[in-house]
Amino acid sequence: MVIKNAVYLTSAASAAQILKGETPEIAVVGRSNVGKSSFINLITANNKLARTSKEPGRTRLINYFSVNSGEFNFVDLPGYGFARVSDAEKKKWAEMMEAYFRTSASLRNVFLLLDIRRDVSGDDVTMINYLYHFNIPFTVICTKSDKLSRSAAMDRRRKIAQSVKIGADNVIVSSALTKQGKADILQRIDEILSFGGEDNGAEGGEDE
Ligand SMILES: Nc1nc2c(ncn2[C@@H]2O[C@H](COP(=O)(O)OP(=O)(O)O)[C@@H](O)[C@H]2O)c(=O)[nH]1
Ligand SMILES: [Mg+2]
Repeated sequence: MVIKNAVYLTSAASAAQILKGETPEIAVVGRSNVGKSSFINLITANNKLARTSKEPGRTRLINYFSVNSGEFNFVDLPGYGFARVSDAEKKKWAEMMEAYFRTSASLRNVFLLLDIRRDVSGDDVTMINYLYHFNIPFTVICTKSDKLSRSAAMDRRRKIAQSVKIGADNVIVSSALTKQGKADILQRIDEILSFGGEDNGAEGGEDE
């Protein structure tokens, strides 16, 4: 996969605004501040495409980015696990996510981002259970590998893989700073798009 161009397409603020077109989608999920926007910028080689923030929890919308003039859309989903949100906001978030997973027929894969330094949280596990529930294939990507030495990063990768019950080889280690993992992720996108839409459930989690 060579990314030739990537542009902001649109945002959905409510279930009714979720796109229902035929362009394949790859969605990015993870807790607030895990590096979702930075990840999209890394892969699309556009530092200004998805807004990144030092202040967690600011992305409340579903943001769509069109890659290679309609080849696929990157979908930046609202983050979870932000402490200072009201129950009403949490409920709204859950409704949006459910609406997205239930109605996005063109969704091909979810990139689940996990901070390589942190243990897998209850919210992460809830997200993984969601994905299994909706039969959505996903790819686990550990972010911010530049924060650790190479050997510490490999240790953390093994631990995280164990917690989410997939093989360590299926966990991609990445850094928006050093660009580690970028080539693997581009290759993964190629694989995902070449599956086509023929059987959207079979690759779930890529386990073992
Ligand atoms: N060192 C390092 N910092 C990162 C990396 N990815 C994101 N960040 C930082 O983490 C913070 C949150 O990133 P952002 O992309 O906005 O996270 P989001 O809330 O998941 O979209 C920002 O300060 C980023 O600069 C990375 O790979 N390495
Ligand atoms: Mg963001």
